[in-house]
Amino acid sequence: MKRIPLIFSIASLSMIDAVSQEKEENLQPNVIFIYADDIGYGDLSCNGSTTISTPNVEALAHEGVRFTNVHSAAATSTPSRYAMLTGEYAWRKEGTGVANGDAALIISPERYTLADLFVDAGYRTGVVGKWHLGLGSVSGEQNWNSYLSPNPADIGFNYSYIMAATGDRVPCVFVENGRVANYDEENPIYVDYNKNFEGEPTGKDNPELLKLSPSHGHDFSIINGISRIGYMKGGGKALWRDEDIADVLTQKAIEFIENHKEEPFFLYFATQDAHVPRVPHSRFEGKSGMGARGDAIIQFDWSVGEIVSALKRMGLYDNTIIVLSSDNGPVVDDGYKDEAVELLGDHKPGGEFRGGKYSSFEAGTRIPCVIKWSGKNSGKVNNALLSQVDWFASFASMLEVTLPKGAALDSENKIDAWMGKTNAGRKTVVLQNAQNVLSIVSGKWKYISPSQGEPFNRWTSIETGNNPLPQLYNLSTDKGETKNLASKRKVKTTRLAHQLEQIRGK
Ligand code: NG6
Ligand code: CA
Repeated sequence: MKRIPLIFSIASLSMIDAVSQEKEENLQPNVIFIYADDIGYGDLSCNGSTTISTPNVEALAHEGVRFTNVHSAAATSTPSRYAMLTGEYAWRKEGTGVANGDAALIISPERYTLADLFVDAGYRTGVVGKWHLGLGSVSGEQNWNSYLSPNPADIGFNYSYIMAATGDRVPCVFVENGRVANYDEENPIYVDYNKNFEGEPTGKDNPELLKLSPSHGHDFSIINGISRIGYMKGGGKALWRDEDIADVLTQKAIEFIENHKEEPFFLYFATQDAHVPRVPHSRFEGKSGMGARGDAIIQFDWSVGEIVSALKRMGLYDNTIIVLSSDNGPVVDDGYKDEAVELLGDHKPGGEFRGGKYSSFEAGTRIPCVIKWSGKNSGKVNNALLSQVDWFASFASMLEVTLPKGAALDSENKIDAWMGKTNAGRKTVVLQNAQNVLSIVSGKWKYISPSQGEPFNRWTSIETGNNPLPQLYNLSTDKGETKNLASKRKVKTTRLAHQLEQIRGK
């Protein structure tokens, strides 16, 4: 509590107390990150899409700020999440590529994380949903039938209810505070990413058992009639039903809010939608007219609406900041025959941007972003160049937490932009595609490093942006990155290449 000079009377003292208490409350708004999976800029109606309707996100955008130039740190999930939670670009650390379900925890417990920051600011912290940052200390050595350590609790999350990796990777169970949820004693769980367990069917050998068939990869163990990446055995009643994932995660998120409504909380709610396998609940079936992918986006919007209603019901809405975004750009066919391609019609998941998930082109990382903080920034559109890596330093500034030396080195404090007060963002941002090829955006210019990687993603035929020649685009006149100006603007190209090298060597 703050010290009050003794000359104040008892009456004014209690008044000051009330005022300072109110101030304190406003300084500690609840914070919820709603982090979608593979939802692109063009997948939400608030960003101008007329081929899909996402009214709950639209309502948030009306009440908050809608961002047009926010980037995830990478074009795939694990590195984006790593960067968001550590404030460090993932390409600085080996082993931060797309993680399997038996990966060890990628963020070391010694590390100061975004969750630690909220804990230091006096918040209760929780993560619900897709984790994809590993569990345990040695890859492949986890005992899924016992306490998994380290887990999110060791990097700052007081509560966790997570999917270890992705919907399409085993083990297909939820893990609550380090233990498999609904654990079934009679069906112990075994996981192996190299070889199958004797007698267990696979998508490859037993396609007759599948209700959803792979279009590429995803032909290992079969769970709930869907073959995945990796082998697993057992699980019994702990196994998830894909149709219920959104319901379960949304419910757990609301429970976390309910349990902490009396204290400031930070909730990282990471949805499985619209990642593959896309098996939305039957009540969303056919709702988008675009098949399972569109229906999964509608289901995502439903989850957003449920969180908002719960906050309103509990009287917490006005004092809660909601940050809504996605981990990387969109992909249509990402490995299952779910008719996403056939039924896409005129819908443009990446909006006007080129590429998609996995790509160095803008659609890879230029993702939807909406931030709502009631009454403070309604209805604005913000064009500042920003990265999700900046949430760390920005919230540290808002919460007046001094970061320990060496923490969140790539994160910049842009709280005024996130709150819609200014259009001034970063000077530069570094982006990473699925092959770890780096690009740099500096003002209107974008430079993509030359690389020998494949020009098209092998599985999805998305343009990766890989090119043996350097690429330079003017994003202000050429949002679609159609004209490579590198050979015309040699000085600019060299300067950006140099700047990228400097940041890389920082
Ligand atoms: C790829 C998978 C894809 C998806 C991706 C990770 C194949 C052929 N493709 O390797 O389906 O799981 O990894 O997506 O297996 S992410 O959004 O979690 O980064
Ligand atoms: Ca993703």
